[in-house]
Amino acid sequence: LGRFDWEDPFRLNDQLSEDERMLRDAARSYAQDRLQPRVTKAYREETTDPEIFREMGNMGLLGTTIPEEYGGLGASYVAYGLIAREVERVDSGYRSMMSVQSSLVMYPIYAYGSEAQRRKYLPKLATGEWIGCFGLTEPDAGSDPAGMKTVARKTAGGYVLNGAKMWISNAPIADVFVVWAKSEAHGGKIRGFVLDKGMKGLSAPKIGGKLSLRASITGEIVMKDVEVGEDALLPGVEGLKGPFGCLNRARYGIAWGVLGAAEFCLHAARQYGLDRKQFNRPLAQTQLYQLKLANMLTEISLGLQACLRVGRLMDEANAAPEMISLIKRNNCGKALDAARAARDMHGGNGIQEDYQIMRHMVNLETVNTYEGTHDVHALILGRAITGLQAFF
Ligand code: TGC
Ligand code: FAD
Repeated sequence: LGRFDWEDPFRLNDQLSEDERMLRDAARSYAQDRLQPRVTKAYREETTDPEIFREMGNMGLLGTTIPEEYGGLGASYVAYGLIAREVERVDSGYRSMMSVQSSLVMYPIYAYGSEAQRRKYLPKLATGEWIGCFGLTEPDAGSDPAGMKTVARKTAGGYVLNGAKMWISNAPIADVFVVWAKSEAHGGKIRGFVLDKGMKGLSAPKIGGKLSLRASITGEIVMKDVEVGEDALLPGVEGLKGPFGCLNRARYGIAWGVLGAAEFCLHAARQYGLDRKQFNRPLAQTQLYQLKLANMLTEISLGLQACLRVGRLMDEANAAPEMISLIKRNNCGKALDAARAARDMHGGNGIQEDYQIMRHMVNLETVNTYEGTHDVHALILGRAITGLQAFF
């Protein structure tokens, strides 16, 4: 009979390559040594240190799946997922900063960009010298991005963009803006454009007052007659499959990431239950407490195994978007359940910042909503199960 290790029930570790283990361990050391000590203050004060991008770049954590000739590591999607898990073990906002840069900015420039765009942007995004953001959502177009109003009008030398994007991670500190707009010259089809900070008519005001994901800065993108050359257009893709191609990668990373946050909550709740006595025995020696720990461990373990399976299929270029919807939706929901349970298991201490549980819990509310809400992913799966479209 085999041994059972509650910290790795299905022996995920044994299913990884040596390179994947090395990258995971490097990400864990960086996240624990450099991010963990500053997160409580950053969250309390709602501040984002742009230096974190430089640090992540130095560690090779940005654009890990992008080939080395453009500054990436050419690593596997499994490695990318493992990194997301380690970063989100500290905070979902830090994982957000990393995954927007990697999957939503570097990936589209690599996959849909011209060679000149790749050479101009990717190396500086990989080192974190430049920070990127991804503008799809608008004030009146969230779950239904096809309803976007941002337009690109053709001019003699390029395009003029007008519109507004809402809830954009990294935007106020971004140097590079990947934005999606309906292009009149392409029959109103959605096209991607890469804009540079400082362009006339382009601004990115911060959205303040967030009670979730406070360590990751969020903003609007306002475009008022922003003139760009032909070279700002991403030539390689047309239609919603452009942004969705990026979202597949980011959603996949989130599916791993949220389990890092859930693992933090499980470990904290276990230790708290061992240390704290009520009714003359440790809380961890009560049946209800153990049931909650068992539920958390079960969902985390099943979720990780599913992530690994989808990751391996991504590395074979054989993963279907619905698989990604399934793990993004389920793992976010289960991580949120785990964080809420852990919050409860900590009693009054559960609301205190030093215990960190409540920060994870409220962060996961955002993660459950962005990149396709829990219910939108249910509808994507419902469509695949029935063949019937239930969105509208
Ligand atoms: P639909 O008719 O389903 O599809 C339109 C076109 O897109 C293609 N497509 C995909 N391609 C690749 N991957 C996918 N996952 C794809 N899903 C759809 C599809 O084949 C079709 O192509 P074509 O060539 O036939 O035109 O489109 P719909 O308008 O009915 O969409 C329905 C719905 C609800 C599924 C979709 O709009 C959706 O997923 N909504 C959620 C929106 C969303 O996820 N927004 C995310 C914004 S970015 C963000 O939140 C970043 S947070 C980052 C962080 O901080 O970490
Ligand atoms: P809505 O679409 O208005 O949804 C509201 C509710 O209605 C949800 O419960 C939803 O599930 C439900 N609903 C919607 N349609 C249906 C339907 N057909 N049937 C049943 N229920 C439905 N976007 C970007 O482009 N880039 C970013 O970097 C980015 N970062 C973000 C960072 C943060 C902190 C947040 C909060 C959001 C971010 N987003 C980003 C936006 C995010 O993707 C959207 O908030 C999300 O897609 C939901 O859109 P919405 O907020 O407009 O909600």
